Amino acid sequence: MADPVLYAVAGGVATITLNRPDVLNSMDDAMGRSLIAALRRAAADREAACVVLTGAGRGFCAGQDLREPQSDLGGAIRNRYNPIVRAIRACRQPVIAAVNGVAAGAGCAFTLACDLRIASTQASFVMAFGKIGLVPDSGASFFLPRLIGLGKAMELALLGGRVDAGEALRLGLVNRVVAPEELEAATAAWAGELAGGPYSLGLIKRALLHGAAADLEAALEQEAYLQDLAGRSADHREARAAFVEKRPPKFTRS
Ligand code: T3D
Repeated sequence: MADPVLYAVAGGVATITLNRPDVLNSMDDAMGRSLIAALRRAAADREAACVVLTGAGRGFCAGQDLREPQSDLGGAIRNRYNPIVRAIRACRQPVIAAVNGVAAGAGCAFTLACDLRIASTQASFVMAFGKIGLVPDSGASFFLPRLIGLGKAMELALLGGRVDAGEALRLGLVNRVVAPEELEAATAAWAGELAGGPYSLGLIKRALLHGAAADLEAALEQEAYLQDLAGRSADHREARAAFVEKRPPKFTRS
């Protein structure tokens, strides 16, 4: 049986591919465990300065495999879905969702948990939970209103309509839309740029994630804390020297 999640590192970029294309990469137990392991591996991988999450075939991820018998849904959320979302957020590197096709239910929520989203024109987003008598999970109730506002989030969650890539871009649900044949190259270009960036990119991610969920006082203090860390980095010293010497900086991610 094919591995349900593929992991590869090249050029400083770890690519994690959901790999059950026949069922639009919907998630069963084996895939859930493999995905958690792959995300944790990426977070600890010293060769990886950026992580890409994508899907094999025509889907990104259609959420829970509805053919898998499930009795304890709370347990499934706590033991499978929440750890995936935490693992995405805990990656010290920026995580890009390269959304190649439909992202539904928890699959949609995974894209929202990523730091950047590039969608193919063939991608679509479905808050499928309500249609099958469930509620948004995998952080969707947290991420969606923050990304697109409460009113639109409520519409997508309650009505469960399929949002195409163009509308997703208009709503701010994705950062960029490209032709299907350009998705890999466009993702590689951003991932390569991030992988070649300074140590502080990981701290910028931490600052924004903290700021988005904190009050102003907490955000100000967290910024001071992270700036202290960034200010001690070799990459910051190098960038200052490069500025003064009027040359491009050479980063070592340290
Ligand atoms: O239960 C718990 O543990 C709680 C956790 C919940 C988390 C969740 O994610 S709940 C949401 C679960 N997902 C869904 O409800 C989405 C179900 N799928 C769809 O609505 C549609 O398939 C899509 C809108 C995603 C795509 O539609 P379309 O027309 O492009 O494709 P299709 O023909 O429906 O699907 C293609 C194949 O994938 C098809 O198989 P077949 O007929 O060719 O053998 C279809 O059954 C299969 N597939 C799609 N989604 C799932 C799936 N198989 C199992 N589980 C799926 N979620």
